[in-house]
Amino acid sequence: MIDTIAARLDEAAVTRTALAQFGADAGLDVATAYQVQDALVARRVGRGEAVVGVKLGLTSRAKMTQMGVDEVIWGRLTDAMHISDGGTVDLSGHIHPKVEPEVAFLVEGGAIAAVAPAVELIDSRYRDFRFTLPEVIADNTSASGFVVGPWQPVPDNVDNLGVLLEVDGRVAQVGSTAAILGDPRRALPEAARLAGELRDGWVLLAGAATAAVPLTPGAHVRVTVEQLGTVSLRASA
Ligand code: OOG
Ligand code: MG
Repeated sequence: MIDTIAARLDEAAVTRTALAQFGADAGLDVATAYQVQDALVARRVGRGEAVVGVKLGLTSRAKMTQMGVDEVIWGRLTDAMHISDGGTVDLSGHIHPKVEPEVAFLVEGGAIAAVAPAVELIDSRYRDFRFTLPEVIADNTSASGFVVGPWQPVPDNVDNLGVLLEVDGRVAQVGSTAAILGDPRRALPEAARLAGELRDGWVLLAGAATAAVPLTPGAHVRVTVEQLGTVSLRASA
């Protein structure tokens, strides 16, 4: 059952075809869903991808409300998901991508070594971006891409910084880093608790500070976090 669901989610991602939700009959609970995620990520690793970090999801009220799911979840980031700052993402590689403003941490020696503004690209493999908690966990928490801005030392306070998501120069979302677990630095112990070992050099995405917005053809997306600066990406036409 675990392998079958992982294979279907993997195929949905590879062929960019949204899946129907598995429904109650699949008997997917949270523990089984993480086993599906393990199997799904193992398939990516089997194709040569490397795990380069972890992401937390649903760490803000805005995201919990938008997705109708209210528990912190985690997923894996691979090198194939990395998009360089200012880079262009090929929309044909996605089903119905959305972008959300995040804070990224660099992990060294089990601690936070640096911080950066970030954009996460999420792309649910389920039709209409609708899922239950176990279903989104199985789907590697909709992970699809991430862009990290310039790394810098962590300022004394990062628990109440303004967050701005702009699309084509227009404000799409505004928020505060306070929305992320009350203080985004809490992402480190939270990720360690959920994911276990965090390796040196890994990126940790603390979770979106606002709701996500659809990424449309040709859009230019810019995220600014007060004191941390700016990160951007462009969508292919
Ligand atoms: C699930 C992933 C949530 C976040 O930052 O809250 C997430 C989804 O919204 O599809 O990445
Ligand atoms: Mg996210």
